[in-house]
Amino acid sequence: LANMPRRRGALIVFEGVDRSGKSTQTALLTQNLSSHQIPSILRRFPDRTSTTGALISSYLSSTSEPELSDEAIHLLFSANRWEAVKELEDALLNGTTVIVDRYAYSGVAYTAAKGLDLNWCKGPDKGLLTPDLVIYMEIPIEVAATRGGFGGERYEKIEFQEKVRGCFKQLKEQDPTWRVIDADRPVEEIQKDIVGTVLEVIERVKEMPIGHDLWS
Ligand code: FDM
Ligand code: MG
Repeated sequence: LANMPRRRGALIVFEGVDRSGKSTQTALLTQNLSSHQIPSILRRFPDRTSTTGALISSYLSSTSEPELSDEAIHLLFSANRWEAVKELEDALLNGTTVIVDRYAYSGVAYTAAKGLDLNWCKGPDKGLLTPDLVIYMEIPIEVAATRGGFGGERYEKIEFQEKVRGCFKQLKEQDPTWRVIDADRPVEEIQKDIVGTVLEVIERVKEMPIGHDLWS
């Protein structure tokens, strides 16, 4: 028994601009995995419940407060991920698939969209847990904006989202493991594609070691 390879879970990341359907699809995915008897948990970044998360949440909700610098808030978003590593890794080792709604790619895309150097932006997340799959929810900003409109948080503006989308595009070109999903389709149709891909990945990585080498 000691020599038996132990199944691990897969780390599945969802990325995309605001209102691309990440939250809907990640919630459906956990339900579908559960109906396939596959244990999973769903997490989102920023995790607004932690100490760094509270600072981030107040930064996002106020557009007029005396500001954290672009660099400082970038590092807080990264710290917010680093503080979750142990929990995520323990879950994966236990055989639980971890689904995350945004990850370091959002970290880079949203800060680089402000004009900061893309490679500098990657720095703080180097060595973070490596996703087994990145699902990128591709959608034109005009379409995303009509989905109930953007809210009042910082970044929820059409011009800024266009820049974020451009930065995601650059990251995608540097990373062949991204799976691009056409997110401008009916919810169930999108979910069907996602479930198929995710089941394949869970099966493929179950005996592989967990990667700790994002961007390194
Ligand atoms: N965001 C999210 C960042 O700017 N950097 C990050 O590292 C992450 C994870 O925070 F506008 C941005 C993206 C979005 C905002 O995210 C809040 P949610 O998904 O809307 O809560
Ligand atoms: Mg939002």
